[in-house]
Amino acid sequence: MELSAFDLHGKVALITGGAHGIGFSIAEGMARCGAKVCFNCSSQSSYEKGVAAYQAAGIDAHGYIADVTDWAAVQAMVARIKQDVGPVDILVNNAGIIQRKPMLETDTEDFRKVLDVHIVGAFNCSKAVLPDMIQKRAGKIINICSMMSELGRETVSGYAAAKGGLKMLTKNIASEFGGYNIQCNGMGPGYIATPQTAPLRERQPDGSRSPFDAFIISKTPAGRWGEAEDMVGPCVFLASDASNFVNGQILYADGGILAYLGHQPQ
Ligand code: NAP
Ligand code: GCO
Repeated sequence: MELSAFDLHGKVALITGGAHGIGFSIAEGMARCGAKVCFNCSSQSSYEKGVAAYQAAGIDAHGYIADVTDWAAVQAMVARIKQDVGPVDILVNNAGIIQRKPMLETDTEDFRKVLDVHIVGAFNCSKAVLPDMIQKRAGKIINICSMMSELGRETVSGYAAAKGGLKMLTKNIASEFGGYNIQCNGMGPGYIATPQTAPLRERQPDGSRSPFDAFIISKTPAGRWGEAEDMVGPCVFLASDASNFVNGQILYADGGILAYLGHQPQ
């Protein structure tokens, strides 16, 4: 194998929710490896911030506003990308939301909304790009999963249901389209320092870590929160020819959390 197996030149990558956070870092990393990057977001203000962030990073990215839960909007976005830069070769289903509330206080509609963004959103975007991938007999779909694809915890019933479902959608897409040389894999971040997890990392009035923050550090063999940048290598691998025989897997980039039982009592 050559180093060029990781090269993404000539590929068009669409990263949903790519204006900031983990999606932005993945897109930036793919651009550095040669891909033409398109990012999606849900609002004009996010679009503007995204455009400025890519410009500041020296990346010529194309931005598109579309709600991933809206099939017509997703279809229109993918058609525009095809016109602007060409058919999508790499899709990263990264758009996501979280609501942290005890299950008994969670409204059915709020629960449904979380499932909608993670599962219906990934279904819509995948369905929209698959016909061109089938025609090319090549394509990569990466679904951004989570620790909650494997584990539960108090207050994230909708999110855990959604990320568990996304893991199975990953395996189903791999099964249904593997014969066309399309690989669909998941990348599961551990606990990553982004705005999504900022409430979990808020400092105590005396400046010390909150109990949850300290719990995550102690549960992570690496002994730290992950950075969005830590997510790039695994995604570039899954987007590149280096992973052409890897299909339906979830690659966890979690600093070791899922391997670890936890600190032994002293
Ligand atoms: P983030 O900063 O909140 O980013 C989420 C992105 O999703 C935003 O860019 C948002 O777009 C977009 N989005 C939400 N709903 C959308 C919709 N209906 N249509 C289009 N875009 C939509 O969060 P993050 O921490 O970077 O997380 C990115 C992904 O990684 C999520 O799937 C999350 O569940 C997953 N993840 C995060 C962690 C972590 O520790 N941070 C761990 C595991 C997995 P706007 O910019 O328009 O709001
Ligand atoms: C939580 C966190 C998680 C992370 C992540 C873990 O409330 O427990 O937000 O859900 O965001 O998905 O991998």
